[in-house]
Amino acid sequence: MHISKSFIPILKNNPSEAKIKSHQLMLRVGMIKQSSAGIYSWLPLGFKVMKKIERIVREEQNKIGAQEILMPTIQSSEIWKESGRYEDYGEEMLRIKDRQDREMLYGPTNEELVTDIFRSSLKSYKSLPQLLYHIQWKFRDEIRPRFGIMRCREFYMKDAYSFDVTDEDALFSYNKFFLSYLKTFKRLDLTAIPMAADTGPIGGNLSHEFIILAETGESKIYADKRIFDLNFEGTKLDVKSLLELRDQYEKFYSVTDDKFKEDEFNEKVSEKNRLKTKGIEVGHIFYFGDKYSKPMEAAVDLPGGKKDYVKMGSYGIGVSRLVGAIIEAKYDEKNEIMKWPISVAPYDIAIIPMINKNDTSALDKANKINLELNQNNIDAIIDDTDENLSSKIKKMNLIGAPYQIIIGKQTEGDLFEFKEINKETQKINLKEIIKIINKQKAHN
Ligand code: 5CA
Repeated sequence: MHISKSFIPILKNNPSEAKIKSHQLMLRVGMIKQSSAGIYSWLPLGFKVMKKIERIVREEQNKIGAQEILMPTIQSSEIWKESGRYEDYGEEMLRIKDRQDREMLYGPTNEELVTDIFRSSLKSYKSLPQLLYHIQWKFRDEIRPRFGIMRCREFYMKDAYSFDVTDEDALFSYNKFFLSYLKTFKRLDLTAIPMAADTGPIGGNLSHEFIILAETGESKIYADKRIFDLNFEGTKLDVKSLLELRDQYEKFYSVTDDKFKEDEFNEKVSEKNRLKTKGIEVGHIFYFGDKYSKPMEAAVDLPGGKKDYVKMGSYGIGVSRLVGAIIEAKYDEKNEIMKWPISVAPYDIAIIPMINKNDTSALDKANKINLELNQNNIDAIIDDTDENLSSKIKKMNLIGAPYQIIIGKQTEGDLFEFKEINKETQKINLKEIIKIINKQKAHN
């Protein structure tokens, strides 16, 4: 992609309306554009990053045997009346009337709709367990939308739902998601810690929020620092290993604000290990048994001839919020350098040729390199403008392609000035460059 042909509307300065770095950067490099309060359009750069995050989330869901579906954004109020949440959900729910005067709503979450799908299709314990998920827009009429796409009204969420016969089976499903979430966030180069949390309008009595540390986060957290050193690599997807994994995490105090008790914290955590800080909630998992299946009569036949309501859980990841969360974690505000992990970077590499009007040889070289990179599945952006080199580098640092090739006076023969963003320049040939980038990509 040539920057002169791209739709990347970069601003000279940070927009004054943005209070946190992710919001500033997303507006500055034209990743999003606000369309009304708490509602955003995603422009090419932002959309590319979000789609790459979505791909990783999807792959990790598939790995635990969850099956992808797609439910609509607009739902009928009927099922919400059945579960009793139509009234309870309050003003956060966007209610709509269709031309027949039917009460509809824009889905804030999908427990009712998925329960309705389940009950109309599956009737026997033999079909269980079932794990279903979709990745779809949600709407919540947040009282105070803020920080750009971090707390907005329309957002993109992965929500999964589990259906099991017994509580034990259901906890196995819950624990599968527990591990899957740790892996998903790790692939995004984030350390997300599971923290005991309140269940709010979703309900149930078991729940973990997955939180990454960030000063600008909205969640207050209290934890034993040692929880950050835990390792989940190699955990197998069987009942025993997953129980041990959760035990291992739950041994260390880690709670959100609503579960916090000062006495308990001081008693359980030695002073040197106490961490009181803020974080961003990037995922949230819930176990709520028959909270929806009972009122909505989603039951299956059991082996002895009896019937029982299925036991359910739900599991959310804020896909659009993650774009902002990664920026909060990786953006070097002082030096204005965005370090996207290569797995989600909008471009793998920036090609920066020094161009002056009479001499297009650097641009010709850049185009040649681009072709070869493309043939090796490397997505490059070329700055083909005639701005000076330092402003081009500044621009590319903001966009955040993890690698840069500079083609200028120093370029001799086959050797290019190549560097990982914010690191030392090395002079190497294109073959080696391709090797380095593809090795890094394979790793993620
Ligand atoms: N049904 C459950 C699980 S699927 C559910 O809705 N959980 S949730 O309310 O915790 O939302 C899941 C995730 O969506 C959150 O962890 C958060 O990352 C994201 N999210 C929630 N509200 C917003 C919002 N207003 N703006 C952006 N992301 C949000």
